[in-house]
Amino acid sequence: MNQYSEQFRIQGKQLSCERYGNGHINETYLVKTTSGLDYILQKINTNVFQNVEGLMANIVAVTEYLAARDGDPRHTLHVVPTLDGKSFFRDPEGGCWRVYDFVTDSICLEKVESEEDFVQSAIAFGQFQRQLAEFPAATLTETIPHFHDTADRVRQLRDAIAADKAGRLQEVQSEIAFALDRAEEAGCMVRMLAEGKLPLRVTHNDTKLNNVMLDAATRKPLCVIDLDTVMPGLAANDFGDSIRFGASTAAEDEKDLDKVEMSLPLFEAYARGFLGACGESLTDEEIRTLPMGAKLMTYECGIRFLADYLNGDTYFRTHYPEQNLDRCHTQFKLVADMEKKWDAMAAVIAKVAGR
Ligand code: ADP
Ligand code: GN1
Ligand code: MG
Repeated sequence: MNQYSEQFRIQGKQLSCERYGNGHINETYLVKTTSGLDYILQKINTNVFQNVEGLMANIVAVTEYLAARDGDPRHTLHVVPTLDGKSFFRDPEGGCWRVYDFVTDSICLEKVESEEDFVQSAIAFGQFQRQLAEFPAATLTETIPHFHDTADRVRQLRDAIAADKAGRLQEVQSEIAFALDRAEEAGCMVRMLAEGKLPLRVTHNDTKLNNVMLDAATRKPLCVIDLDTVMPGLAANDFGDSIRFGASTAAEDEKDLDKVEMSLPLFEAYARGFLGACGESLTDEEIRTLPMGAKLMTYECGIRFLADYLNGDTYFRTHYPEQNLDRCHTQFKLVADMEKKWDAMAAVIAKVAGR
């Protein structure tokens, strides 16, 4: 059992430290202590995040900004400092660790249990974006440059195809064809941004359902977590990444693709919560691009899983050898389903936005 929690200003002594949660990136542990307070201890994935100082400075700045505007401790993630007042601890092997207060009496969902839960998660992410509308974006470090530059993700897929590091190229020809057939469209949102048609906002960039905490009793939003990718970005991408994960009728690695669909009722539920929480802050053009955000975030995630499969599973944590390929299949199935439901998705957005 690791004892790194004792390098931080936690209350009490560590009683247990067990692996926790289902994140694909960091190593997360639940720490129980003699004080009765629980903590989240995380080993930051330094393969993914090379600038840990910049990353933690972002998280401290954003959480202090949010906490100054809402004093309820369950409404903002709280970074526990190290004994010498730093935001993270470097172990003798160079591993980087951080501690958060555990968000008490909360639930974190891996799958939508009711439409209303999904509306509430949408409200959480919409409010998060609105609360950060005036945050000085230029002070944020870009923790992963080109994170949601979908055209650049296509380039990375082409690099993975050319290198074929894991010798898996032959078995994924149909997946590659599906991906490359849609390569042209990949750049459309980034192009609109460059042309000044879409505004750059401070966004979360990883709006999975399991990155939001709801109150266990009321099932209302408490706070947004997993702030590693809070950076300037596009509102439609935050909307879209939530649809990709939460509006799917199956798990991200479901093998039976007949079970995988993008649910229109869930799409509408999320749109209602998100647009309601963003209020008047979104432009007409941003609202029109919400369906494209859903499609591109799903496509992008699919090609990221495919590229990682080709590279030998070095980015996303996997629990079995073909898991990244299974994840790629669900994402591409969702993209195909969105293409079928395209007009209906646009109609839902127009109806909910009332514009
Ligand atoms: P990753 O980047 O690997 O996704 P997260 O920060 O999302 O890491 O944490 C993984 C999981 O740990 C979350 O989905 C959630 O279940 C749990 N978790 C993280 N932070 C907290 C917290 N402060 N309180 C309660 N649970 C948390
Ligand atoms: C990762 O960290 P986690 O599990 O919340 C990834 C997201 C992907 C997601 C796919 C920093 O999210 O971009 O959409 O997996 N995070 C990073 O499930 O790459
Ligand atoms: Mg997460």
